[in-house]
Amino acid sequence: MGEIRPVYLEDKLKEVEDSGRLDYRSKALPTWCPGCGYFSIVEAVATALCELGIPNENAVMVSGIGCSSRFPFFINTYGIHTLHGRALPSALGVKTANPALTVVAVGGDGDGFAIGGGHVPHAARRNLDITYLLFDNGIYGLTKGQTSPTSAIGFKTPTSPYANPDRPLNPLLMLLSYGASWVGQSYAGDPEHLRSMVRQALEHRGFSYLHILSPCVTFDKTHRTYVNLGMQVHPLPATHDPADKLAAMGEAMKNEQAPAVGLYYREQRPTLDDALDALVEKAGGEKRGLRGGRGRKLR
Ligand SMILES: Cc1ncc(C[n+]2csc(CCOP(=O)(O)OP(=O)(O)O)c2C)c(N)n1
Ligand code: SF4
Ligand SMILES: [Mg+2]
Repeated sequence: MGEIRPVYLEDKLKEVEDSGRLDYRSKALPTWCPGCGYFSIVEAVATALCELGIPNENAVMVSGIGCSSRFPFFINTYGIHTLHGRALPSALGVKTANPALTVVAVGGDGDGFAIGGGHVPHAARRNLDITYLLFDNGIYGLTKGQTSPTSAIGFKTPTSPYANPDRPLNPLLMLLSYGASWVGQSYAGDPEHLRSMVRQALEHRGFSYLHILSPCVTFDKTHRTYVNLGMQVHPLPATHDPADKLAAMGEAMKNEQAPAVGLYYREQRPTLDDALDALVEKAGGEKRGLRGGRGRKLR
């Protein structure tokens, strides 16, 4: 067994300060319940933006409504807190107006797959060059615990005391069939894995969808808890090939029993920006603004 060393708070604080990632945290402290999985998502995004050297002013966080959608307040970049379910069309507008920006849409399972569910297939199939971080706690947290499209059958919540009768959606399988060019899954209880997956999602050119399993510690005491997820979550098989879409779909189907984290699928293909540029060129127009690309510094 290796030597156990003490960790001193001053050393840890210095390490965090020296890393530069605090520059990506806003002065507003998160208002989430203590223990909510969303805290680790803020840290993962701030760290990934810092590691990629994306200037604060070149990144935009776009959210809908929900506990998860408060996210833009806590990251030191531009941000828009839009309407319930409307993060993706708003993100599309931002990215299309200025393709050089790093645009990140964030929101919950209710925001993304209930009221906003109609927008997801189109952002994916058009390969809109943004990252979509879906915070899946399997519940409507903000409105105090209604079941959501990803709640398990039989789940009792404060507002569903007779248990949820509905089958949950399988978001990974949906995103793969919608044509997302990057599909991955991570867990808020594994900050290192989450940071790495957020970074990879940001680096991808095209629509990157990261499904993040995250406990709602206040309204879910029985299902998506740290104890349960800690036992269920496991890595994708080492032999999984992210270029193989059918294999990715097979792995996504197994998720209904036990969630596997990692990169399910990745492909490179032209983005919506490419299609719009080609269209403008064909019509004899001028090319749209800067094309710095995502994850790169603008000069
Ligand atoms: C048009 C509209 N309908 C309903 C609501 C009420 N509402 C606010 S957040 C929310 C669900 C949030 O759930 P989720 O997206 O999973 O986010 P979480 O709070 O769990 O992070 C609902 C139904 C609203 N704000 N606007
Ligand atoms: S209600 Fe649930 S999702 Fe919302 S902040 Fe609290 S723990 Fe997080
Ligand atoms: Mg939710």
